[in-house]
Amino acid sequence: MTLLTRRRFLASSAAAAAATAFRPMPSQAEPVSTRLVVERRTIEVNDRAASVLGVRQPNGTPGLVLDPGEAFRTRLENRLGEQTIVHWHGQTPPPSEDGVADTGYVSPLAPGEVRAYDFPARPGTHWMHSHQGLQEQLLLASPLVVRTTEEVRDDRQEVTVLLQDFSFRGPAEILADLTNTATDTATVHQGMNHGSMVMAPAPAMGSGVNAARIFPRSAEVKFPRSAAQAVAE
Ligand SMILES: [Cu+2]
Repeated sequence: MTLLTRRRFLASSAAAAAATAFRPMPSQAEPVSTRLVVERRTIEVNDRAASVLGVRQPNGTPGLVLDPGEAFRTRLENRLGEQTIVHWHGQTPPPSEDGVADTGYVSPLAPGEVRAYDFPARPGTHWMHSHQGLQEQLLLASPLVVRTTEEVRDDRQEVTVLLQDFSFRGPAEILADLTNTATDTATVHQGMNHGSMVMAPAPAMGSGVNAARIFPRSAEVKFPRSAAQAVAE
């Protein structure tokens, strides 16, 4: 154990003070980035609580809505106990900011990691979703809407609806059920002998997710109780 001498303490304090003094102060014009947090959340489906994943702002707003000309400037925080990465679907950033780790340009976010993104946003009604394992099937998805000048000028009330497939069964269990028929005895045998995970190719499950914006004519709008459209078992 090293004891900190008074002299060394003073020296390091002076260095810290100098570093503070020379650090440029953020100017008022410095753009603010929106925080997006990947975390576990609880939803209610058919009067039952379900633990799923999600990506939302600290105030609970799911995903992101940008105004015309606004840059996609966010800080993504991984509050899961596992790796994650979020694909900004419909956007065209450089590969390093695309949110897809499979391409090899970027690694997933480790637990606790915060990563910054900053690129020109592409207008349209899009969505963001995990590109890691079966997280998207655990509802790790949110709307990503970039409004156009025309839409703002129209001044209509917008309602964003995100439809997601849901089951009380875990996605891994469902996938195993779906792929069992395709797994022959030899594959299972090999997997057991070599102690390796045998991952059968995922069937065309489809994302089952569609983001849509509705422009109601009436001012009377009923918001859905939950974003999840339940398919009860
Ligand atoms: Cu995508």
